[in-house]
Formats: sequence, C-alpha cells, structure tokens
Amino acid sequence: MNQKDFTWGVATAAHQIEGAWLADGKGLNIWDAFSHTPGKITNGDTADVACDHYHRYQEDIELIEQLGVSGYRFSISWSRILPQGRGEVNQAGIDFYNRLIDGLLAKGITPFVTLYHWDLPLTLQLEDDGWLNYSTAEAFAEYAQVCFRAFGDRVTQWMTFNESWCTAVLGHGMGVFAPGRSSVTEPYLVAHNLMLAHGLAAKAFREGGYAGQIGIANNCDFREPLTDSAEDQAAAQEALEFFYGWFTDPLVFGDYPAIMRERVGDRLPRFTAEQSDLLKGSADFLGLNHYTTHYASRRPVDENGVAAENGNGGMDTDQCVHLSADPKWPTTSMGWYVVPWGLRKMLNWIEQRYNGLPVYVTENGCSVADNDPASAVGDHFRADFIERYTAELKQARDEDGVNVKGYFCWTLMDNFEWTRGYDMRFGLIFCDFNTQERIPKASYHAYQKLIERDLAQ
Ligand code: PNW
Repeated sequence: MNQKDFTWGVATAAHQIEGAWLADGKGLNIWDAFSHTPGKITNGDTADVACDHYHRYQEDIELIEQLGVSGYRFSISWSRILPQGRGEVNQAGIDFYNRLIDGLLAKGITPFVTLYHWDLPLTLQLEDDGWLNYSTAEAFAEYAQVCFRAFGDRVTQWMTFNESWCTAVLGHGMGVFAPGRSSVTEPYLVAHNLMLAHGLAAKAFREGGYAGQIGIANNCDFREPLTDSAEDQAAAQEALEFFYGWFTDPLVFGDYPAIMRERVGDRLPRFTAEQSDLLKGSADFLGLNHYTTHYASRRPVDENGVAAENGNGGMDTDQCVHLSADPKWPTTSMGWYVVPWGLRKMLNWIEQRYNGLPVYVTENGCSVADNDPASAVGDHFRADFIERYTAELKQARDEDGVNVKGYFCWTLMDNFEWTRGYDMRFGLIFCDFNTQERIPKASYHAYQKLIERDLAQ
C-alpha cells in the first residue's frame, strides 16, 4: 500500500465547535432550538459559544498543522450560509469558510467537508417539517450547490451527510436528538428523504463538473455473532444491514436491504425506478464513523443484555436482534465498549458488501470524563484507544487488503457533545470553556507520533 494514498486526519463539526450562534447573519438551526429547550441537554448546556472556533479558527489551524495530519474533516453550518435554509445567501458565512479553507490549504492540509452534520436551519423544521418532507431534500440540493459554487474550486473531498442513522433514529425514533420526535414510522421516512437528498446533491456535483469526490459518512457499530450458530450469524448480519446497509445499500445498489423490506413492510418507503437510478452509484467513497461493538443473537440474552435503546435504536422489534457485551470489555465515559477488533471486522464487512468501494474511517475516538485540565491532559486511556484501533485498521489495510483510504480521529478538541453537553470530552486537546484555552493532551502527542511512524514505514 502506497502511504501517500492514505490520509491521517482529525474531525470536528460546525455546531459542536463554532459557537457565534447569532454572529454575522447566521440563522437559527434545530440544535439551537433544542438546546434552548429546558431539560433536553445535560446541565442545560448550549452551543452558543462552544469552542468559539468561529473567532479562533486561526489558532485551531495551527494546532491541526502541528498534529501532523494531512486531512481535516469539518462541517459547514447550513444556516450560516442560508439563514432561512433556502433563498438568500449570507456572504459573511461564505467568507468564514473561505478563510478556513484557504488557511488549511496554505498549510498543506486537505479539507474534507461535510455538508450536513445535524444542524438543520430552523425555518425548514418549522415550515416544512424538516426531513419528514421531501421539500427539505430539494432545499439541501440548493444549499449543496451554493457550497460547490463557492468552495468547489478548492475543496475536492465532500461528504453529504453525517450519520443519517442518528438523524433518523435518535432524532425521530427516540427523541433524544433534535428535533426530538418519537415514532416507529418517521425514522424510515426521514432516512428516505436523506437518501434522496444525497442523490440530488451528488447529481448536481457531477453535472457541475467539479473536480473531486463525493461520499457520505455513515455510522455503524460492529455486530459479532454471540455464538457460531446459524441463527446468531444471521442476527449479526441482519443487524449490520439494518444499521450500515440502511444508509449505504441505496447509494450503491439503488435499494434498501431485502431484510428491511421483509421486516418493516409498508413503513419502509419505496424508491421509484427513477429515484433508484439517481441513487445507484451516487457515492464515490464511503465513510465509516465507528465507536463500539456488541454481540448479536437471535434469542434474548438475560445476563449482560444491552438495552435495546443502546444500540438497536428503538427499531428493536423490527430487527429481532438482541445485543449483549462481554463484561470484560472496558468502557468509555459514554458507556461505550472498547473493542478494537470490531473495527477490523467492520472494515472487512464493508469491503465485501460494497465490492471494494474506497472507505474512510471518518470518525473514531472516545470520551474520557475529566474536567480538570491538570489530570485530563494525562489521557493515556485515549492514547491507548487510538493506538489499538488504528493497529486494527492497519491490519485491515495491509493484511486483509481492505481499500481503506484514511482515518479521522474524533475529535480535535473537547466540544459540545450534543445531548451530553460539555460533560463528555472526546478531544485530543483540552478546551477550557471559561477561558477558551486549548491544551494538547497526551493523546495529541501520541497520535502525532503514530502518524510519523506510519508515514516512515
Ligand atoms: C457521533 N449513538 O455521534 C457524531 O458524528 C459526533 O458529532 C459525536 O460528537 C461523536 O459521534 C461522539 O458521540 C454519535 O448513540 C452520537 O450510537 C450517538 C451515537 C453514535 C454517534
């Protein structure tokens, strides 16, 4: 494997780091509204200021450069570009991302841009019911084209959506993410419109003749059969199809996995032949956001059973899959199991199912609870996590021949961790949210060395 073809990177998302929620003409988004709703976020935290990256991006570019990465994955805030979601363009928003992109390129860092990391313009939620309505997919295509025109002369690596599973399941199935809805029907409708939105944007990107690639960042935890019985193997396979396949099969094959049609029936919307053609082959690469692994079985596991809402996303009855964990597996402060071999198996599963389509690990990392900078910088747990997960990635790449093109650590610095507010710290850099001081942790230096070592090999 030619090392030059591999991107070591680090990732963030607009809403989690930028702050400046009312600055320079930005419109409100659904996470602004959700976090200002009492009771939704731990400690009543909001992302009004977050890491104030909007004003401190130059300092942050320096920290990215010193880390030694060649790629930086960030997202664009839709309502900074189009405050009402469609129509009038906010030039100040365009200017901000131009400064960021030019600053990165000047340091030789390739921007990997996510168009949508959950921060839907509030107007589209209020007036159109957001992702429940196909009109939001059309608005997304308009927004994507504004971005391609503004940045497409310099940005070549695009992702339409981040973790559509979360938008569908956590946002519309369990109600724990914005817009906070609970239903067993809406997740499938929302997913359908997200898929079509991807298709419309990818078509516009290709027809526009822009240089570069367009893909998607889907999340998936690995599912290992609890036993080698045929029924547990089927359970694990189906669970992966319900998780990664749901949002990837349509973009590669033009339709949802057959098992989903069988189990979900008419609650799963259908693509017309024309829509299927639009979607088929619409991703130049796949992204994988990967955080944990569970065992899957067909029969309920009483002991160590993992609650359905912690993994099956409330779609448990549709899946007929039971999850469990090995009590010996360490956990992060989010309660997520540390199972490095799950990444290698997950990458092999993707390689096989999608016939070697290029894949990037667009997120992987862990939370460590510690608000005291003096001790938080000694995050050897995180350094070890990254070392072990990337070792599995390298085995997938170098020994199994998986077409994996990059790894982006989540995340550059501690930031607004959605429903968990500032309580959960995922950063390689400690962020003091009172002073905005950034202090690199041990994991920052460990990741720096790991990259140097891999490049020297
Ligand atoms: C991802 N789950 O979120 C997101 O892409 C990031 O913005 C986020 O900060 C990071 O992972 C850490 O949480 C997830 O419940 C949120 O399974 C929830 C889940 C998975 C991913």
